[in-house]
Amino acid sequence: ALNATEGLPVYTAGQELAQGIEGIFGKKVDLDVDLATAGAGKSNGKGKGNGKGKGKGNNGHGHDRDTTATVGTVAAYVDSNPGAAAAGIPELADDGFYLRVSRGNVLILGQNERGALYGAFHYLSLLAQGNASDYTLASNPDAPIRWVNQWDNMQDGGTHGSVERGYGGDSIFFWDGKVRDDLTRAGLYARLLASIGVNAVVVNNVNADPKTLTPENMDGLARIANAFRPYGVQLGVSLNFASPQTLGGLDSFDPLDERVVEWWRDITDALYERIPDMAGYLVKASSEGQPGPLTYNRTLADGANLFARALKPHGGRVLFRAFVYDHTSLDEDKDWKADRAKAAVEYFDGLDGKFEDNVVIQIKYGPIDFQVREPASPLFSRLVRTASALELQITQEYLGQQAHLVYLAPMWKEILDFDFRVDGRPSRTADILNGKRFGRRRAGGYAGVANVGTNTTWLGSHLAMSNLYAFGRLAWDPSSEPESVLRDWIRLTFGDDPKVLDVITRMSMASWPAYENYSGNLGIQTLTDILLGHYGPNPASQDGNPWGQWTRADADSIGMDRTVWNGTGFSGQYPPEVAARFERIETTPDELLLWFHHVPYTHVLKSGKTVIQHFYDAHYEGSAVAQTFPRLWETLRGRVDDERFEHVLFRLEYQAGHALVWRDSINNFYFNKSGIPDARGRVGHHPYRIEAEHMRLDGYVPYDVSPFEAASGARCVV
Ligand code: BDP
Repeated sequence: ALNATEGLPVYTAGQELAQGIEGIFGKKVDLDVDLATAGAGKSNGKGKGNGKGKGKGNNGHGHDRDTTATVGTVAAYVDSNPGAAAAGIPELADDGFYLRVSRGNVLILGQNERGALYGAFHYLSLLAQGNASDYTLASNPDAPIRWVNQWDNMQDGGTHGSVERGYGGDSIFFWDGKVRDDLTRAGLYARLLASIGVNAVVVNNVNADPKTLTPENMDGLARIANAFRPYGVQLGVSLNFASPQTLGGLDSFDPLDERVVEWWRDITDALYERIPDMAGYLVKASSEGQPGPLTYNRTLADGANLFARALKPHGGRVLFRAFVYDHTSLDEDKDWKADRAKAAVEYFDGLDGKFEDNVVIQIKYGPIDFQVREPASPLFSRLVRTASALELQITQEYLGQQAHLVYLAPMWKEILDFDFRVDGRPSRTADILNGKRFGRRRAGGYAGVANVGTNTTWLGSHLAMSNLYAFGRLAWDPSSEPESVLRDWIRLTFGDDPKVLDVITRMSMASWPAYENYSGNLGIQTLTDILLGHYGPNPASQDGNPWGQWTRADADSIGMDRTVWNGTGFSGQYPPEVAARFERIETTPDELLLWFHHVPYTHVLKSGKTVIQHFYDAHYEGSAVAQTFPRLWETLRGRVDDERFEHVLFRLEYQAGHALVWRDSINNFYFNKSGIPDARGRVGHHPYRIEAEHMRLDGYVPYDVSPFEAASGARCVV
């Protein structure tokens, strides 16, 4: 019996349940689903009216017998089952759920409709992993904000809707400057996200196009929101700060100008008229050439509050990004103390407490920009009265762009567990985000830059989807263990073959350390080409421009001195205990040494190796691990369907090769700079190698490679 309004999450929950059970057991089951929901409207045609039904069916617990499945909200359930039935249901948080499986009868209750849907998905995920026992559980999200960000462009020069830093095809939302007519994929995306507890999607690029807000496009956004709604996913919009001028025709976008305030109020009202449950806004302002409040000498709080006040009557939030820096004023040649890592804390200095309470500051995990290993951003520890959200990058912009397998959850976990020791007390990032550590009324949460596209794999690679899955799981419960999350994902994606489980687990768990080892270690960062695609190796490009990591490598020494006593002063942005640890070489962990300190290549690490020898060895070790991936994967031939098998194999073979390019590029570069030979005689010597340009070439011509270190002899063939 489907007793709920079609299009709302509880209705979806009932459908997913029926469909999921059928999918898992490969046969149609005659299962009645009673949808307990407050104010349930029309009943679906195939239902048996509004009564609670009992049916005969195999509910997946092995026996044919009378069973019922009930899914709904706690309130509606208690309403229709006064007394005993409600006993034992614990207090739930927003979006939380309660699940009781007893002798085949299933009760799934959400604190709200969305929670009921999450409960249904959770039940199905346990069933799919073979759990057919009786159990009772309650689960609540750790934080209310569990959003993904899409950096989708409405238009890309020509007719495309591309995705900035997206590696899975074109935008599923936009085409030719408009919202697509066919939003089937948007609905499927919402379904995917609901199954991992994500409750909102910001659909357009943070480098936002003012045209997003034309009446026609607002109508289009409403259609996207309609596609999301059955899955309890809300829509968010990125704004371009200058829109009142560029789109609205005003002569200013000053956040304190009354006409500007009114313009945003009108736009916000117009959006909510179309999308009454809109999540809110995401704003990138005064950063990387984007307009913002600093243009008018206003503060970032003035900028954020402009939107917060427009949103407040509608219950929306503004996620205001902390990724603020002025690339035009950063000149390391002129200013030794200039340091992009310091920018966020400096710009937000003195603003804590000045934000409206529906402002959430969205902070990238590290102080620079999604690198392979950064210390947690000190800004988390400094916003005591303002809610904050952790921004993670699911799309692997700097981490191999989905052509490399890099399972990111272990890295995220280090950030979540980082203890800032504010006032000398435990202060983990996760406990700051959920509002507990500072006793905030309003909690923040999580934002993951996902950037899925039209590709059938969503992200461009099958294995990369473990990252999207892990994002949802960690945002729901940051105490989850990355490896057990991964194993759940593998079972749900590839089935329960223990060999498949073992191989994908081993490869994935080894992948982040391997990538770090072959792409840039000791905190020096992923040494990608910084001015082009952020992909292949080009260590020289990291210095001498405002966007880079600034390795400050010369003939004798390397690393960014960020100490207070002698460097840029960044380490002083942490609370005293942590600052003191990073201030001294002796107490800085090796893995972040060159992030905080400038040392000779001959400096001896805690491991007993010199910095330069560590570089050489780590690049060999990391690339050797990547060499094992295709061989490991080969052992799964016949155990994974051919299509996915070949797709993954192709990428792993490519990664194995590209890891060698990384290894030799970085090692050659530092060998060339330092002149210090590799103690094991590998770097610079490749006696076994036959150079492509020395072979007889049929249809290929030799080509000079820049940067030189990316090819032996600086030559390749094309
Ligand atoms: C950088 C990306 C750029 C984004 C920017 C951001 O390369 O595409 O616009 O971050 O997060 O890492 O705003």
